[in-house]
Amino acid sequence: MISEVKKGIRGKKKQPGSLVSAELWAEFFRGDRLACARLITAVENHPTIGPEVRDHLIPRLNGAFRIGITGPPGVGKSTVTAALARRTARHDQTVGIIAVDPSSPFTGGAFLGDRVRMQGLSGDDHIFIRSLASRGGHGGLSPATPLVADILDAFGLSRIFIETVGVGQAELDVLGCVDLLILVLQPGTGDGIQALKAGILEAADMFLINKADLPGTETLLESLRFLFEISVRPAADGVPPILTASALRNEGLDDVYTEMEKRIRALLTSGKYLQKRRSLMESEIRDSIRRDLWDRFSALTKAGEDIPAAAERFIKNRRSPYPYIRRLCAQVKIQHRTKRTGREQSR
Ligand SMILES: Nc1nc2c(ncn2[C@@H]2O[C@H](COP(=O)(O)OP(=O)(O)OP(=O)(O)O)[C@@H](O)[C@H]2O)c(=O)[nH]1
Ligand SMILES: [Mg+2]
Repeated sequence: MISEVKKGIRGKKKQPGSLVSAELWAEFFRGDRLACARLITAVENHPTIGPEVRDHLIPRLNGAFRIGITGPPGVGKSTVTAALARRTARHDQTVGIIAVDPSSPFTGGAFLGDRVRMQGLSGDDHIFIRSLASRGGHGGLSPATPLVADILDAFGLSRIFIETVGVGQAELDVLGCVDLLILVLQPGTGDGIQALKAGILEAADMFLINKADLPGTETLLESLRFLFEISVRPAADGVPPILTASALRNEGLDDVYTEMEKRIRALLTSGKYLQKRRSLMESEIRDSIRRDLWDRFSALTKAGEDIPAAAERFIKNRRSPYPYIRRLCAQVKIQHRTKRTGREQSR
C-alpha cells in the first residue's frame, strides 16, 4: 500500500491500527474544509480504508439528502446543479456537490468547464464542491461516491447533489445510493433517450427537459409522456413529474427546486428515506461478508488465480464447471463457534 497510508493519512498521531490520523478526524469534525477535502482524497485513492472511515462517520451522520443529477453528456447537468444548489443554499441549507469528471483524472475540459460554471458557487460558505475522477474512463461514477456523500453528510451538509453522465451500469449502481434522482434531457435528443442505460428511465423520480429555449421541447415532452403511457415504469409509480427549464436563461428552475423539496418532504414523511437507509445498510453488511469470505476462500484455495484459465478450459471443452466448483468448495470447511456454548460447528 502507498506510503501515505502506511504512515497514516496526514499526520503523526495515528492511532494503532488506524489509517487516518486522529488529528485529521479532529480537524474534520471541527468543520475544517481542507480536512474534509483531504479525507475525500484518502477514500478516493485508498478504497480499503472504507470500513474504518464508516466506523468514524456513522455516529456523526446527520441524515443529509442525496440528490442524483444524471443525463446524457452536455444537457446542462452542471448548470442545473449549480442553479439548484444556489436556491437550496438560499433556503438556509448547506450544500455539497459531487461532480464526476468524465475525462482523464488529471486534465480535461469538462473538469475545468464544471469549475468555471460552478465558479459562482465556490466562494459560498454554504456550498462545498468536489470533483471526483471517474474510474474506468467512461464518465461513470467513482466507486467511492457513496462514501464521499457520507463524508459530506457527517461534515454537516444537508443536501448533497451528485452529478454524473447517466450512460453506464456503474452509475446506475452507485445512483442506487441517492434518495432522489433527477434525469436531465434536452430537446433534439430523441436518440439520447435510447442511449441512456436501460433502468434510468425507471429509476428517475423527476424528469427535467433543460434548454427549453431551444426548439423541440414540445416534441421531447410528448415522446416522454408517450413512453410512460406505454409504461416503461411499474404502474404503481404513476407518471413522474416532467418539468421544463432553461438553466441558461434562469427560467423554470424555481419550479424544479420546489418540486424537489416537495419530493424530499414526501420521502421523509412516508418513511421511504429510512427504508432506503435500512436496505443500503443490509446490502453493505451482506456485501462485506461476501467479500471477506471470498478473500479468505481465495487465499486458501488460490481460486482467484485459477478461475480465468479454468473458465476458458470449460468453454473450450464444453464442460460444466460444477464438478470443479464442488471440488474447490470441498477444500474449505466453515467453522462456526456459537457464542453461548463456545462449541464449534463445521460445514
Ligand atoms: N441553450 C441552452 N444552453 C444551455 C442551457 N443550460 C446549459 N447550457 C449550455 O450547455 C452546455 C453544457 O452545459 P453543462 O452544464 O456543462 O452540461 P453537462 O450536462 O454538465 O455536461 P457534461 O458534464 O460535460 O456532460 C454549456 O455550454 C451550457 O452553457 C440552457 O438552458 N439552454
Ligand atoms: Mg457537467
